[in-house]
Amino acid sequence: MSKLGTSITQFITEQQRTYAGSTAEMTSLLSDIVSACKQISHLVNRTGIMGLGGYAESENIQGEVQKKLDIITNDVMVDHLNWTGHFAAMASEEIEEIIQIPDDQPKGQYLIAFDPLDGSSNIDINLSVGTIFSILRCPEGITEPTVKDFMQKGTEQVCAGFCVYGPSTMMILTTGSGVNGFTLDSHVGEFILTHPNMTIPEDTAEFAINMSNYRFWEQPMQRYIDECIEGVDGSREKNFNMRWVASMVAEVYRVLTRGGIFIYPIDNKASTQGGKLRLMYEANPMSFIVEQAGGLSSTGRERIMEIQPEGVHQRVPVILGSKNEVERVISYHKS
Ligand code: AHM
Ligand code: MG
Repeated sequence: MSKLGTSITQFITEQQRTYAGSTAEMTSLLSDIVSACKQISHLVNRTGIMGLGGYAESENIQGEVQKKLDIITNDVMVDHLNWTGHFAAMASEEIEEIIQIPDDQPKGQYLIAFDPLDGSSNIDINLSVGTIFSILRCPEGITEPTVKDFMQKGTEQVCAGFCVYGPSTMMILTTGSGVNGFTLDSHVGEFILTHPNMTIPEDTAEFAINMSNYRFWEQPMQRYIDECIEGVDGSREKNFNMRWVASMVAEVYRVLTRGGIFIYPIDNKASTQGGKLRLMYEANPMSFIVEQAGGLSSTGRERIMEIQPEGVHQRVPVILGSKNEVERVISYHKS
């Protein structure tokens, strides 16, 4: 078993030897993602010095004005992954169509969906941002993947991870046998295992939600938050704390380290879109990680990883974290 201080390369290689189904190709593919994230970490760290802050002139498929770094980090991911021979196609938050592998490069057996810079509204205020990714198998016999080939439930993911560019840069990974956290040692240029076997406590007294949307939420969501706010004076008979970083990567990292519930519910501003967060490259990979750490992840009505995707940029409500709290929110939706 890998020990504290093991490098991510050694860790992934040892996992490959331990678990049936892990392949050398997966090991090499993860190394490519690690390289891309190191480069993004460097760029995020030097945003101010290199003049990379602020908005670009374009919008992404979500109709959101892109930050300069959204575009740059998307290019870093594509440039690091499109020649390696591991992927048959890619999907990115920043690009409307799926991204094909150039004709002069070999194609691999996997598909990747990623958000190159999650929480990018935080870039200019020097708060944590991150990269999220989800890896699926390319259906057998498919050499020219289309959107249809990406339409696999979250339960089909073979690997998911995210990187947080915060006070330190951290990579959180699951390949379906637990969750492990690595910290980038920038002196050596290597991610080091610092948080083995991360688990989420079943109970929590901390919630994360954008309270400014309260009046737009459905009744079960308002009920849950009302009860948290009533604290010891209400039916829960305990006080709750609240956090909202507006970076899913930072919120999920906090939930993984000390428990909590993170919620981006459906609200009647976003009901036609289905929610705010995107299924394929935000909700599904985070759900895989959270469930592997002993937590739960739901829309309130169904398990996120069992949703049949209908589009690469599909949005869903997200309620994830400490098991007992998520179960409570689900029960409020049922009643
Ligand atoms: P992004 O991928 O465009 O950065 O959007 C996703 C982010 C999440 O990281 C975060 O939880 C949420 O948007 C914050 O939204 P809001 O600004 O509405 O609070
Ligand atoms: Mg995002």
